[in-house]
Amino acid sequence: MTLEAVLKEIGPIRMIGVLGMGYVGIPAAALFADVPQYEKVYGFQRDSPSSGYKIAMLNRGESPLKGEEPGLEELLQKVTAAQKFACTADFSKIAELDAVTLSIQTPFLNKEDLLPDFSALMEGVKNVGYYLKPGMLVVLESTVTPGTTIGIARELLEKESGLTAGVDFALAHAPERVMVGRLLRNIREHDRIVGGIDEASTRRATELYSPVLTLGKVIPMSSTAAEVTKTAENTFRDLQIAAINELALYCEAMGINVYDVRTGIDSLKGEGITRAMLWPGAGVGGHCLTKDTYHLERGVQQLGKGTLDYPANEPSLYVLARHINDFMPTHMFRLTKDALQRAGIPLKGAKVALLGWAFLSNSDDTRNTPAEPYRDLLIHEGAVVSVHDPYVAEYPGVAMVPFVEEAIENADAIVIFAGHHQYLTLKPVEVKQLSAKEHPVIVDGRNLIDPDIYIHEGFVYKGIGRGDKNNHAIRTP
Ligand code: SAJ
Repeated sequence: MTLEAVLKEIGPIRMIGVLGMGYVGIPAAALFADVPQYEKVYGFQRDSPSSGYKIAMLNRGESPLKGEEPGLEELLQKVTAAQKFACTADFSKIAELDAVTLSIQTPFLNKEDLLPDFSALMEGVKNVGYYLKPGMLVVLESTVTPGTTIGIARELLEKESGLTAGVDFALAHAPERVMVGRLLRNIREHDRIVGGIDEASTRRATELYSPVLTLGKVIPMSSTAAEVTKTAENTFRDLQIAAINELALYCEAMGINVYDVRTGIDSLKGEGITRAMLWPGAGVGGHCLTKDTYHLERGVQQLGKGTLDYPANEPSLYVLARHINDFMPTHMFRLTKDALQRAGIPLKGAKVALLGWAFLSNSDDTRNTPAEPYRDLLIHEGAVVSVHDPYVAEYPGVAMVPFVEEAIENADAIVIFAGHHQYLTLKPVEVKQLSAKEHPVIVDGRNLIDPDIYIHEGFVYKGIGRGDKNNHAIRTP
């Protein structure tokens, strides 16, 4: 019997399971539960010491996610009250389901070798395999190395169940594209990449996701193409940022203003003309752009099996882009060191106010923040670093100061790392008074301030891409 026939016998999807009650799984489960033709959705969560508390919270219709998620709490209340959603640690309920999705995180094992830790995801896959029944659909939503769905995930499911993917059960990859703060909207409105290991799996996964989409539409493809789409969409964003970061370094070396050049290039308009100019900055953080390039690289190495024509044994364009973006905190360190030298202040013992610890402007997200390697470089050279961030109260091993004035007080250098709105309101005269220095240093990593008004007050200014200002005459007001 073909998979198509098995699925026909099962009939339309009614019972759904979501493994991984995190910022991807929770909104996904709530949205599935809100679809009239879906009878019941189970959210599976291990009753572990660190996250078992989510089970009771979710069953009360409360969201365990921090930060504002418009509409999520109301939706959870609605679907739990209607008994269409329940959170459970009883994985045996998987045996009752028609479709199961896995949204389990795949972080790096460690920053050095950039290898992903698939252990939690594969434990989830094993659980599904153990209870797998003919006619079920299994969908991986986690970001994985291309080749994972058709490779280790399929093998593990088949080994645990004794069933055959593409014959007895359907298997697909449908990568999540959500951003915290707009989880429900992203799932409903973004187009959904749906990649089955075969046509029947793609069709079954399309059936699962279509009722959830409002503005978005399903874009069907193979599971490996879906894995490449997800990792490459972030690789390309990282590449665009690296392109403008490299140009910023060129402009500094040539003594010109990168923002003049950016405006000039961006002015090129017309049918099909685009230059996708993003913004140079102090570095690239987060959990998407810092790792997805390496997922893509591993995918082509493993799946390409030596047939990749270029590059053969040297870093790819995309890995070079990662290296440029990862260099930016070092560049910020060099700008700080050069400016202190100009101000006649030794780096050793200098007090540096580091403004902005989050990896993203006006966010509390600190994952892989570029501010951390910058701070490490300063501390290694004997500087004293005072860190402030209006959205981040604490971070392991870093003493955050609660008020920006406290960070700036008696500082030899003030360094802007994240473009938080609060820093737009800094007043040069006040900053200088607080620093109690004749020529304090100001380094702008996010093009937040107007160099001229700080130079006018006697600051020694440096800015990313500001080759036109970085060697200005030091003014004594
Ligand atoms: N950054 C720059 N210059 C830019 C844009 C960003 O230096 O022009 C830096 C940011 O400061 C930050 C890092 O890059 O440190 C990442 O910024 P981001 O805006 O890409 O934010 P992320 O990492 O949250 O990226 C997510 C991704 N979305 C998903 O994975 C679903 C990415 O694909 C989206 O394009 C991005 O959000 C977005 O556009 O919102």
